[in-house]
Amino acid sequence: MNAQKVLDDLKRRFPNEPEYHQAVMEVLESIEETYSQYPEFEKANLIERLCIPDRIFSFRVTWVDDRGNIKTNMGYRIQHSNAIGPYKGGIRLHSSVNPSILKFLAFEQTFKNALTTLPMGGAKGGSDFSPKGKSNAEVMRFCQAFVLELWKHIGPDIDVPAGDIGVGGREIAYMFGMYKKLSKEFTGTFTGKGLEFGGSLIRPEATGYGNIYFLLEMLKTRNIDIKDKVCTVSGSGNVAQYTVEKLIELGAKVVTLSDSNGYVYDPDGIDSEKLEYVKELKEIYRGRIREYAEKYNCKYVEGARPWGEKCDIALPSATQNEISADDAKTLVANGCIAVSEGANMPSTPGAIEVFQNAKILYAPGKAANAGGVATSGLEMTQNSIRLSWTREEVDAKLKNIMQNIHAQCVKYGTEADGHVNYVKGANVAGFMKVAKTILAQGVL
Ligand code: NDP
Ligand code: 2IT
Repeated sequence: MNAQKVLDDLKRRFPNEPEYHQAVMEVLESIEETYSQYPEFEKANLIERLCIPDRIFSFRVTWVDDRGNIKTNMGYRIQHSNAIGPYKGGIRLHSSVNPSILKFLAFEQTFKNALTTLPMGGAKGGSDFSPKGKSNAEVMRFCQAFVLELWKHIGPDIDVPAGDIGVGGREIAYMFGMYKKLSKEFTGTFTGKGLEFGGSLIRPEATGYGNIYFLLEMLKTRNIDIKDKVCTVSGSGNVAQYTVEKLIELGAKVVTLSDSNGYVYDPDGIDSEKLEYVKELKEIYRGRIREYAEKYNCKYVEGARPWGEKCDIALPSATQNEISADDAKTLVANGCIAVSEGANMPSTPGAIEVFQNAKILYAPGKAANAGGVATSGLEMTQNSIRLSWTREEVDAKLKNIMQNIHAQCVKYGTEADGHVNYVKGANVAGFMKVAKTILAQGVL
């Protein structure tokens, strides 16, 4: 396989999809060597079969705002691969959503889900609808209109959506309600549901907690204690909040949070009480992170990301391409020893190169943030057996899965000098599992 040639071909066939090209390139570059050891893969044209999604649904979503205006948005579901299980992946509601972003996310999801060891294929969906500034009733009407089309393509053994940017418990409940009404079934077709109707304990916490469980494994390889380490976190949504919660519990000091307008720097550290305020601010009042700085009298920097602040550990938890090569250089120059990605593809290719050359601990999202979808998988299991596990049971399973993903990365990513290349490890482990399955299932 010639990674560059494959990519050039994909760019020709699918132009104007830079995020998709970026995600594919990262995987192809790191699996090229291993892939070449399997001539049967090349013969079966596995690369194209794995890079191009099984199918893409795109549809118009029509809804009515509070003033009676009729609005349209685009809705999408990318079903990337169901080689190892039903399609599985989140729904993103954000004004930036387009096919390129969803194709990159669905592609990544396939390999991430393979790493969890649970039987889940990869998918992603979403809309360019922005919940920001919308009333509760508008969000409900949008979610219902979205599912009016989406429901035809999903089901508990077909495709199981969940949350992502702009989609939390509130949106999943609206979507699930509409799905239930249309399908006349009460099934576990969505994950991230409320506890009262089939949701799993620990699912809201899972991505953030899982990222820290993964980080702990990385730190262990260098005998580093997390206690008192200074951490910068970006974002202030679901992933960021529970990342901070676990860090506080472990005695680390979190000094930043952000949103799309700017970041706050709190040199005293965000404690449990301040975190409760952030949860309320974001989940209930749906306010801006600037308000944190006003309340706690600390620095707020408009229009910037937190990577210029000195830290030991950086946990990007907002969105793709939020760490540039220059940001990465600043982080390394400031003594950062670890970067663990809560978000999907937050580091640009240039940033990844900087981290790898510096040989700091660097975990790509598809390994480090897999705890969210893994716990979605655990929610599916609980729905299937019609039982609910305790918080402790789910948390123990999550921890175990993250430790296992770390072990897979070490197995496939350890280089001659002993350094663990987590990008290579995660990509090789995830890709090979899916590739071998596709080969076994014949030409489809
Ligand atoms: P939320 O919507 O709860 O929070 C997203 C946060 O990121 C908000 O603070 C938001 O700020 C900020 N953000 C979003 N887009 C941008 C942007 N373009 N520029 C700057 N800041 C931005 O989403 P999640 O916490 O669920 O998701 C965060 C990341 O984690 C995403 O990359 C997602 O794909 C990934 N992820 C999520 C999982 C989950 O289970 N939820 C699982 C695995 C990965 P603002 O409010 O201003 O928009
Ligand atoms: O990116 C992700 O892994 C998610 N948004 C979670 C997907 C899921 O199905 O729980």
